[in-house]
Amino acid sequence: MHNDLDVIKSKAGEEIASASGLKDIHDLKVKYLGKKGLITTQLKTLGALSREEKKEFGKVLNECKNHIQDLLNKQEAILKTSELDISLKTQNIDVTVPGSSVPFGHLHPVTLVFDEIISIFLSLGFTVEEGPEIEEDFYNFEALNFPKDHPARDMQDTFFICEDVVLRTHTSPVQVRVMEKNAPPLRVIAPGKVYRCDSDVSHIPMFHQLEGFMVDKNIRMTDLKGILELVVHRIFGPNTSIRLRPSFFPFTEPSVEIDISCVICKGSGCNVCQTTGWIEILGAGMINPRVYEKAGYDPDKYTGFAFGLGIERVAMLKYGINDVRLFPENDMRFLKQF
Ligand code: 2NL
Repeated sequence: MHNDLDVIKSKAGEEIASASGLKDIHDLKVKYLGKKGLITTQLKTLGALSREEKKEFGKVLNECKNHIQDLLNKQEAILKTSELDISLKTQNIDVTVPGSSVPFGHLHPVTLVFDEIISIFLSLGFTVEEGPEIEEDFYNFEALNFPKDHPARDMQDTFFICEDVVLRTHTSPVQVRVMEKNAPPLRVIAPGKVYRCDSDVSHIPMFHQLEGFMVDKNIRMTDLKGILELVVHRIFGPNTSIRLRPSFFPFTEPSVEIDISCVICKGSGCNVCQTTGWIEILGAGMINPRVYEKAGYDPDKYTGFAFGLGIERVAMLKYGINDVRLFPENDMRFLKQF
């Protein structure tokens, strides 16, 4: 038996020394120490031996097993190092090659104009409020003095979710919600998406609006005019003139539309201003006392003005764009120009 072991041991020594790769080491581990390996098979013969023989042969067998394990570990370590050496030498990585460039994106023109106008109002002490785009009929119409079956509702081309729920047609409901929760004085703007069932060169079914209002004691029409003139000057430049024309909105009384002198022809008449020299830019007015009643304010104590403007419209004038449908189209040739 000892002879058998000596043969196994010296054969293992030779084979391990001549192993040339990690695969060989794995195969030799299986051959000698695996479940059906040569050493394991010897271990199984122990059961049939006497106590004395078992003790003596067991010891030798164990030494032999440890010896082979030791040789395998050493050779494995040598081969691992040399395989790493080879791969470092053959797989050259040039860390000085420039990386492939990732194209930068930028903000959408609607976002650019939004950010510019919002920062003007922030500098005047207004705060920004947001609200749901899916809105209750009460906040979108009822509280803004559009009674049910009132023809003024037809001005808005509403998308209905169900009888009492709509996609908001303006951001005024945000302001009603603010009034409901806060007492005057208030200076608030409500920027956001609004929805109307309409589509042509100057209408898209989802567009962006910024509305705002200011409520306090003794707010007058001159405050409306002064503040909105200042905002227009900041957006379109200090040489832009404004004019106020009487108009109608259910939620303001009196109501006005504000025109600016044409940014293209400076007032002399062109196709953008339809030869009038003026371009409509804002709707505004003194808040209707009926809106205060719905919000729980005392209309004898407080007054205020409100206004609304379309963001796409401002962006079209600023950048000279003649089709509003370009904004949601996501054509890179268009978007790359901003
Ligand atoms: C337009 C007209 C306007 C308002 C919006 C408003 C909001 C409340 C109360 C009263 Cl909570 N008014 N908003 C007022 C006048 C005009 O927008 O032509 N927008 C593009």
